[in-house]
Amino acid sequence: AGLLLSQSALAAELPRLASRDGHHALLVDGKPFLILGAQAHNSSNYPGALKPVWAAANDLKANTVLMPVAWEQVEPVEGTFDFSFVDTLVNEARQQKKHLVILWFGTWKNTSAQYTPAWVKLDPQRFPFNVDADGKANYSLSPFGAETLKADKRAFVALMTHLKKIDGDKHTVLMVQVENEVGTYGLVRDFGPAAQAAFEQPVPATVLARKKPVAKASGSWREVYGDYADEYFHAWAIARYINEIATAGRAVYNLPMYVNNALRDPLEQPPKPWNKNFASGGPTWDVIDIYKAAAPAIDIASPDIYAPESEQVNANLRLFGRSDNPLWVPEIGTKPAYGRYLWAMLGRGAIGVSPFGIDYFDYSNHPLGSTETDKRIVEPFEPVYRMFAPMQRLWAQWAFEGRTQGVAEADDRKPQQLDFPGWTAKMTYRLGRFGESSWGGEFAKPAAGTEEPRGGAALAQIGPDEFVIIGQRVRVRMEPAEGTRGMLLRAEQGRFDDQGRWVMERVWNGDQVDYGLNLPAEPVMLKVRMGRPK
Ligand code: N0T
Repeated sequence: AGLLLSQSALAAELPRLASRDGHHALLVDGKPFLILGAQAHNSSNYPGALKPVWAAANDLKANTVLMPVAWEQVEPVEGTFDFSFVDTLVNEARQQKKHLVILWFGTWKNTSAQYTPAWVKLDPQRFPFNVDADGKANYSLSPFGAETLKADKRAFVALMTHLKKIDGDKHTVLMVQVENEVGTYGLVRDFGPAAQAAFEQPVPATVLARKKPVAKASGSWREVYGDYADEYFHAWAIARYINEIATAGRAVYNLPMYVNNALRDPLEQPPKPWNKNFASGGPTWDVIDIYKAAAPAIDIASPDIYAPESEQVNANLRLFGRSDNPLWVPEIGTKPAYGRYLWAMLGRGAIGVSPFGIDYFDYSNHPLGSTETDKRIVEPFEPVYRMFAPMQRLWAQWAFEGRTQGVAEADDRKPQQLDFPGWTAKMTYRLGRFGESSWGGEFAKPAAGTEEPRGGAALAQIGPDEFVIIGQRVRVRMEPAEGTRGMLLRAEQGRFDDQGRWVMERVWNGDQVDYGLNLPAEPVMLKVRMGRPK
């Protein structure tokens, strides 16, 4: 009876994030869950648009759909709410056996006011825009608009109240994104009277405790942060605004909440003061600490990945995956080059990933994403989802325990390695079946199908000498870390079923292991046991 009771207690628990020793998990019904996401296009949030959304998500083998819910859509007339789309969405998601992440397109969508209701757009006296130093109005709403905040918050609370009512016991909806890619392009901060007065106030102690001063230890924003003051202040102002909305929403229905970011260049180190080169005030990696200080109701600052270079992607994964910030990638472009990064993300213990624009709508966001709008857009990602989908709970549990790592083939195609306690995994790319043989001729040529960098692997150390290796277009060799001898004892190809049981298909030996473990273009999963001769 005790077991039954605790099982149903777990099932009743709301989705929540958990962190332990720098590792993270999204707990759904009490157990780690890996989001294999599919984000719909911006204009797919209407009942009549949903059919191809499910078709694309199913082709991708996604377990979760990320879908906008827009302020203009739920409150077209002030104070009158219409959640009929949300009802349809949640019902259809259940029929399709999909979870949902809801994206709240409110005050800011890609920094602009485009998703606010007309009654907001048309009343700038009541809902003020940012203004520049000359008092000229900018396109982006001010985080000092007290009425804007009040109105957005009321709509968001109505949404969360509705979600609680229709989903509080079912947990179809896992998380909520509050606003979308906030910040301001072309203007560093609001210079309106309320903003200016706040700018001259002392930097709050909560911010000082998190974000190291660059000049004076305390004082006004300018005194403390010098040339960075305007951007940091804008980040603080927006984070505080979002925090108030998220706090009110969580008070009625406490789901995990996150913000997403249109990135600044992660390779600009140290980051220079803002120079019109990204949206000022957004949760860029250099101000995550300010968001943590000003927006404790937001669990995660997450990167939207639209720069395909491997150095860029790796830097972003490092900068956003922190012990106080779970790695979660709510958007990644659909170009084929991006597919391989899922191995790195899931290996690094991300709580989930989601390519953007997965719904076969006749619109392509090329050059950010693929030129295609049909089934070809899911092809770079489906092979990865295919491997993780049946075992997603198990993988999420291993990630939470810190057992997993992953890599994507770099643009320079060079070998890589991953260090585990006692063992090192060495990854090489482009090699033929017979490896680094000196036989020359055909043997020396790169393997067919490796013209572009498309390889990657995710590994989990499931015992001291035992690994699960999943990947494609990569050769993996396990070596003992400290110079002792290591032997491959057994490499089983197989899969985990949805109960987490290993199902062996065959044992790899001979040609299949003599030159390293060659993972082909179609991904495979291996369970590998290593040993050390006495
Ligand atoms: C994204 C998407 C959608 C290296 C663009 C990306 C989505 C939003 N914005 O299709 O609008 O709602 O979050 C901005 C990318 C900045 C350019 C990066 C160049």
